[in-house]
Amino acid sequence: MLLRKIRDRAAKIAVVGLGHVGLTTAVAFARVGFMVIGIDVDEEIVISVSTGKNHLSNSGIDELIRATVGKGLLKATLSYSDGVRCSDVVIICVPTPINHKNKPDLSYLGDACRNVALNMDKGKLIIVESTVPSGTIKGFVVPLLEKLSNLKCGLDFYLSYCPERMAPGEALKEFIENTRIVGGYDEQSTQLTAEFFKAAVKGSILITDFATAEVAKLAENTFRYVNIAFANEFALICECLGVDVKEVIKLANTHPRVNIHFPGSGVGGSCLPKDPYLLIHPARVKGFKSFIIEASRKVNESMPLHVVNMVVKGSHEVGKSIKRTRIAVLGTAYKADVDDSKFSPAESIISELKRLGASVVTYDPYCRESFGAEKAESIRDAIKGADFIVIVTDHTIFRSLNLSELRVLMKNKSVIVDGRRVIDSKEAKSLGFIYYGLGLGGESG
Ligand code: SAJ
Repeated sequence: MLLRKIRDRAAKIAVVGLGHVGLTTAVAFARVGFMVIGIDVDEEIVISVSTGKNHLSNSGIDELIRATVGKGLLKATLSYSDGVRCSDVVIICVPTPINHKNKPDLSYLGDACRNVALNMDKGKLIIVESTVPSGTIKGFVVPLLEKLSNLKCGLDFYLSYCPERMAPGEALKEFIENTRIVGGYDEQSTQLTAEFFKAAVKGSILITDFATAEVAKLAENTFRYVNIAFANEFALICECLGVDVKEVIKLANTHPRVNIHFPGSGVGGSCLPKDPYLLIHPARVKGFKSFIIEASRKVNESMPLHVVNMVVKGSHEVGKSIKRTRIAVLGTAYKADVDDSKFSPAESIISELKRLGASVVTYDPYCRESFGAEKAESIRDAIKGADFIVIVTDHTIFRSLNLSELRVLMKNKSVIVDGRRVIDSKEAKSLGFIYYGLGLGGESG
C-alpha cells in the first residue's frame, strides 16, 4: 500500500526541521511531485517558507521553493498535528549538537520524536536524517516512538536511518547526486526507504543496518576533521621550515593515494566541530580513550589564535602597537560562499583582536554577523584607513581582490594576514604590502 503510494508519488511527506538539511530535503521531494509539508518551531521560518521564500541564502533553492509553493506542493506549519497526521512519510531533520561538556545533546531529536509519536497512526514510514551517536536509533528513537504512540516498530510503523550527506552551499546538488546510506529497522522499512529516496536521488542507495549507518556518517565528518587538523599542523611545520604549505600540498596530492585537505584559520560550522564528539562519546562511556581526535581538536582550535599571532608579528614588523591599529577582517562566515557563521573562527579572532585593543571592522558579502565588531557594507569601506587586512573566510570573491586599488585606500606599511591563502603573495609584496600567509610565514619567514 505505502510502496504503491511512494511509486505513484501519491505519498504525503512531512519534514520536521526546516534548516539547511530539512528545507533541502523538502524541496528535493516536492520538485519530483510529492506533496510536502514542513514542520518547524520557528514561526519566522514557517512564514517565510509558506510564502515561497528561502530563509537560507546561497543554497541555490530560492526558485524551487517559489515554484513548489506556487504549485501547492510545498507548505509549512508550526503544528505537528497538521503536519504528521496527514502524512505517510515523516522525515526528521533536527539538529543534534553537543553540550558544554562535549556530550551529545539529543533534546531536539527527543522533542521531534515525541511530537511525531503523539500524532502517529499505523502504516507510516519514519526516517531520521539527523547525524546521531552510535546506538541512538535503537536505544533512543525506537523506544520513544513506541512508548508515546502505543504502536510497535516493524509491525505498526516503519523506521529507517538515512543520514544526510549534503554540504551547506551545495545542498540540493549533493542531495540529488550523492550516494545515500539506508539502515532500516527491518527489511520492509529498508525497502520502502530505498524506494522513496530513489524518487528524488540520482546517486546510489546503499543498504546497511542502523548501527553501521550511524557510525559511517560520523566517520565521514571525523575523517575530514582529522585530515584538516593534519593540514593545519603541517602548515605550522612549513612555517618553521620556511617552505610554502600550499605548494607542498599541491605536489603531495599528485600522488594517487594522498589527499591532504587545506589548512585554514579554523574549523567551523554546525557539523565538523561536533561530529567527532558524537562519534567518540558512546565509546568513551565504555572506557575508550581518544588520541587522534582529541589531538586534532587541539590543533584545529589553536588556528584562530595562530592567525592573531600573525597579526601581532606583523604589528611588530611595522613597529606599531596593536592598540593603535585598525584591522579589517574579511569573512565572518564559517566557510566559503555561505551565510552561516556558526562556530566560525572569525568569532574568536575578532574577540582576541579587540581584547588586544585593536579597532576591528568586518566585511562579509553573505553573512550579517560581525561578532560585535563594526560592520562595513563593502570591501572598500572596510579597508579604508585600515592598517591590516585579515582574511578569515575563503569566499570566492576574496580570491580576486583588486590589491592595487586596496593598497591606495590603506595606511602606509599595510599588512595582509592571509588565513586562507587566497591572495597571491608575490603580487601583494610587489605592491608594497607586508604579507603573512598561513603555512608560508611572514615577510622574513
Ligand atoms: N575546512 C578547512 N580545510 C578544508 C576543508 C574545510 O579548514 O580543507 C574548514 C571550512 O573552512 C569550515 C569547516 O572546515 O570552517 C567545515 O567545512 P566543510 O566544508 O568541511 O564541512 P561542512 O560542515 O560545511 O559540511 C560537512 C560535509 N562533510 C564532509 O564533507 C565529510 C557535508 O558533506 C556534510 O553533509 C555536513 O558536514 C554535515 O551536515 O554533516
